[in-house]
Amino acid sequence: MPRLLVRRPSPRLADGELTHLDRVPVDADLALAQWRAYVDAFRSRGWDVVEIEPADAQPDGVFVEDAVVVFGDLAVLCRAGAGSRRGEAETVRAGVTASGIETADIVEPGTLDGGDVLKVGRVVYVGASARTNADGIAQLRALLEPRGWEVREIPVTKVLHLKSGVTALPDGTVIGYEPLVDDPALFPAFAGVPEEHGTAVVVLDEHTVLMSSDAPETADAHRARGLDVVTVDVSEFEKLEGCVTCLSVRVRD
Ligand code: CIR
Repeated sequence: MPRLLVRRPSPRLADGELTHLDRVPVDADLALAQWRAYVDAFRSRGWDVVEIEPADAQPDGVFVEDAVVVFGDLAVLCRAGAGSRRGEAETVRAGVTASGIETADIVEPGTLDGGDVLKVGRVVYVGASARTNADGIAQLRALLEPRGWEVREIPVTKVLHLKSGVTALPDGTVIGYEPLVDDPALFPAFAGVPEEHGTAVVVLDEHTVLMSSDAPETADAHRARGLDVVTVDVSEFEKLEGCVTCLSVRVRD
């Protein structure tokens, strides 16, 4: 069964970084309940969910996807683009090494947020965003190309991270809400979705995706393609520019 790393939300979640959204009240108790339901969606399918050490002093620590990206048996520990988030990677490292995976680090002056990395087959799309810089992308390329991955840089100016704008369905089709995608033509197979919160899916298996409950038309479109759709309410995380992908990292297939 796949293994997933998660970290419970900090009571300080409401103080997390914001770039494109205005700050609105966040209900920390509701966030915790939503996070538990999210985790249960995986556990109830038999996934091995590993909780990494809480980082309650770090408001954005729940968004573990940004701290590490896994490529087979290599985990790349990121160097966050936001200074406030630099402390998150060390505790994530402990969770990754406990899974017996080799690690490599993105180092200064490089920055890389895992939310900017989208894998589709052996192609790795990396967002050149406000969080991920050219040096971080070059370091990632140097790590991955000898291992048989192809790294393609994608401009990201309209949303926080590449994966705030696009993710991929099980068949490799890249989906996104077009007003927030810089250039859909950069993806060989692209399909638009009708709602902003419909852009993020986590692939549970080749027939099933997990997505936000705040995109019902998109869920129907996925069902019309023959997919099973599991929805979770992640409203409190969406207020902080988070989504279903950001709340976990798959470390083993
Ligand atoms: C941040 O700005 O860093 C957090 N408030 C949200 C991070 C969301 N992560 C992601 O899209 N991968």
